[in-house]
Amino acid sequence: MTTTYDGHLNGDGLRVAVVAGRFNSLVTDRLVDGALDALRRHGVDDASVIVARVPGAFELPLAAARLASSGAVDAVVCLGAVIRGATGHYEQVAGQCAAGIQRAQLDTGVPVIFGVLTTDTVEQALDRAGGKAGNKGAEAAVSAIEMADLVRQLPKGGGER
Ligand code: INI
Repeated sequence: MTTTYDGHLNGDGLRVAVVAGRFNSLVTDRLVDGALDALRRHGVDDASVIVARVPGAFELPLAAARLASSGAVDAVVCLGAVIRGATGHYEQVAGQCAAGIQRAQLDTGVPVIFGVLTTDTVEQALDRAGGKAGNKGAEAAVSAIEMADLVRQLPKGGGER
């Protein structure tokens, strides 16, 4: 018989951390609003949500790794906006941010969701932060709920640090 695992979108009893960059806060504040709204709509209790702010996307992995390894949360949502037009070191900031977030979840076994916009312009970022292309903060929060539930169901791994 086939065993199928599927994460459900029920946030009841889940503890979630939202870590957000202050850089490009016009965009990231909207991502945070979208994430908090989505968590609430899916049944996550406000009192079970931690919000941590960091200077920019480059700092997201450290704060996320600390929270993920603390035992205090079931998932971490990382939110940021890296905009090419505004920086010469776009690739480094975006690349290191993505790599660090992946490392944080693989090292801890706690889902750490990549809700970082990487766009050419502020307008494109705003489109994805509650504008015409939806709100990626909300999508990231929903992914966190799904992954937290999936990880809860999956057999325990021995290799997680
Ligand atoms: N941080 C961002 O979150 N987005 C950006 O677009 C950005 N730019 O343009 O440089 C950015 N830089 C700051 C970086 O994340 C660090 O906070 C900084 O380098 C200190 O380590």
